[in-house]
Amino acid sequence: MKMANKLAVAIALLALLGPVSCQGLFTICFNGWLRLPAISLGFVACPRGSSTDPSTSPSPAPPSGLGLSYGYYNNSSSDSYCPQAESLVKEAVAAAIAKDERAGAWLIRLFFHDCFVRGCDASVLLTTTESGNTDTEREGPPNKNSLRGFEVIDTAKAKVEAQCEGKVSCADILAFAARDAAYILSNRGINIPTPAGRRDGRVSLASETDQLPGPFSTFPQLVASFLRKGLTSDEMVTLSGAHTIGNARCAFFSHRFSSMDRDFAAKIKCNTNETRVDQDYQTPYALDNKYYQNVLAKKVLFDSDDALKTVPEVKQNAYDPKIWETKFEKAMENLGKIIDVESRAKGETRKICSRVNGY
Ligand code: HEM
Ligand SMILES: *[C@@H]1O[C@H](CO)[C@@H](O)[C@H](O)[C@H]1NC(C)=O
Ligand SMILES: *[C@@H]1O[C@H](CO)[C@@H](O)[C@H](O)[C@H]1NC(C)=O
Ligand SMILES: CC(=O)N[C@H]1CO[C@H](CO)[C@@H](O)[C@@H]1O
Repeated sequence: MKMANKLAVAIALLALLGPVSCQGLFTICFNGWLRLPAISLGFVACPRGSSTDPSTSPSPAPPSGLGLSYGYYNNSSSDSYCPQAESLVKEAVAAAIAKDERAGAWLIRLFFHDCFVRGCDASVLLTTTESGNTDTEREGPPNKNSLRGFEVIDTAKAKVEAQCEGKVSCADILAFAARDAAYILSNRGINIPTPAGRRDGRVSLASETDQLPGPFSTFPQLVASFLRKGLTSDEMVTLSGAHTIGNARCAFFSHRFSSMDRDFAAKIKCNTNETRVDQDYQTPYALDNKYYQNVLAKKVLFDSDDALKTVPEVKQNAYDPKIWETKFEKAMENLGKIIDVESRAKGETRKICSRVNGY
């Protein structure tokens, strides 16, 4: 592509992602989210040892699950006793999906984006105006104008508060909601074991969303971003199967139609960079193993999806739905065990999920 065109694409993406990416460009590495002429502009190629340099990524211990236990709200001798908690969330999620099928995908992605930044502490739910933070995670390039499903969590939280005031954290409600959404969308094939006991954090920073992998990430970058959270390369491949549901904006893939299956690409209608396209063209609301078949058939949207095509597990997942479902349950459970020690220590049980207490 000519330099001028690259710049045009870059500028269009910056406009799409919002001002945070510009403001943070010199200090923050959003390169999986920006398709830029990196070297020539001098700010996207991250320096060695920076958070997106895969060659220096550590392989830390698996997620700790610190403070979590199964049936946490069923323990009648604990202060957090609220035996209705999980069923109330389940009802709210079922109602939301019955009303709008897209809600399942929203909740599963919301949970991923929560756990990847400061652990599963509901930091992704805080708004800037209700938390005293400068710019919360919701304003970060991966989340802004993209994350949805906040109202579903608010509804579930209100129902739970009405029964057990101040007992159930927003972070746990989000984890239960993702579990319930996965169960419904998989036609009861996927039931994620979900220990609870998470606390809600008081800090949320847009800049930290650069820890989330982006659609332009390379395979080593994808692996590194998951390793940094204690998740393995295979878990990265397994969790990417969530791209069998939901949709994505054209800005993230309209540069690569020529790398896709010809018929698949021909059917995609991108009127603007904001147009949303289903990720799985066949069963966009079914949480199944079609994603892996799509990867092999070059019928996926992102560079980051296409980057998985040579991984042996992709073939296995494509052929055997049961193997993938079991691995997905385990990997999602692990994702939910990412706990940031500092965030937890300073945490609380929020009254309202978008707001820190006392604000
Ligand atoms: C492996 C690296 C990943 C990358 C690079 C990535 C990137 C993206 C991008 C760019 C979108 C479209 C956002 C938009 O256009 O507004 C998206 C959508 C989505 N992602 Fe991922 N994602 C990754 C992993 C995951 C994981 C681990 C999950 C969940 C377990 C997940 C679940 C989803 C879902 C459900 C959607 C659709 C959301 C909706 O319909 O609103 N993704 N992802
Ligand atoms: C909690 O207890 C209720 C009522 O005994 C039961 O139906 C439910 O399955 C339990 N939930 C968990 C997560 O243990
Ligand atoms: C129940 O809660 C009590 C009080 O917090 C705690 O000591 C006990 O270990 C808990 N039991 C289980 C099974 O988690
Ligand atoms: C589909 C669409 O409108 N794509 C546009 C995205 O932005 C770039 C840069 O302005 C345009 O060249 C594309 O046509």
